[in-house]
Amino acid sequence: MITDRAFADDGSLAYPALDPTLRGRPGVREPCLGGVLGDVILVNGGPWPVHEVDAARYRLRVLNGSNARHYVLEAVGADGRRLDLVQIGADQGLLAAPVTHHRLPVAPAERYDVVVDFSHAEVGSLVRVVNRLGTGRTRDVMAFRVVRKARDDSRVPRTLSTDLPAWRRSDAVRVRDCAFRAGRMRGGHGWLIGGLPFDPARSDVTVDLGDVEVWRLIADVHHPVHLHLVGFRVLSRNGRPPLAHDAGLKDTVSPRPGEAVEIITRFDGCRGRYLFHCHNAEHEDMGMMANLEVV
Ligand SMILES: [Cu+2]
Repeated sequence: MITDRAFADDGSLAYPALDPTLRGRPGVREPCLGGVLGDVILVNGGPWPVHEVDAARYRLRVLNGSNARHYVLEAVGADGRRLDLVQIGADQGLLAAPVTHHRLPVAPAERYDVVVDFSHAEVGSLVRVVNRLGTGRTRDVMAFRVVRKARDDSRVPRTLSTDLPAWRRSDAVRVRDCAFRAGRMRGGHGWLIGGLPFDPARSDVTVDLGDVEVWRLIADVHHPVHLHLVGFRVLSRNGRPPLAHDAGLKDTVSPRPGEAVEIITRFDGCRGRYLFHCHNAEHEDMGMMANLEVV
């Protein structure tokens, strides 16, 4: 899990809450309205760790647990060359087939399973994992030190899964627009879905159990949109085919600024009330959640 944290001079955690007791008014102060970015990158709770590996393939499970920070991950060897990030899984399980990335975008709450082959790295060398979107020290995420040669008879199968749901647009009973945009909440800055801040007592969307729907997620800035209850497939981005990292069964997708992302899913499972929300923790705190009622 990759996170980032900000620390005050005395070493305590720094968080620019409007209400320091975190019990009253939600939200954060300027200039953090877009989300709180830390200046220390942590992986599994440790700052910039170095992990020892054999010169072999490793399966890495990546979760972006940051409040608001987006990553575009690269693995760079000592010779400056990038190692392939072979994606085998998305938020909700294996892909149908592996997808090779040189750079992997990871929005808050997204999960990726990737295989990295360290067998071509020299023993003793470092493979650095960097964030292309970071600057200064936040560009570094972690590193792997290749410590020994190893026999490796593993391989990545060409077919990983044959039972991914393949909902078609023609299966959908409706297309629903959901706009994720800045606005006003309680007289201050807010982040809204469909023009409204979250109200726990209100049902924003009602769907019939078993229905397939297409949702158009429309964003002003990056919003990692997360649905509870269901996994979905990404159908399009601004009318164009999905990106390489949109493959598989997902429950979080991040429309880019000004983008409309279409997703498709079947609302099955159990009737009841579920949340969908932006997974930028500060956006969520400042109103960007909504209730989905499955009836
Ligand atoms: Cu957001």
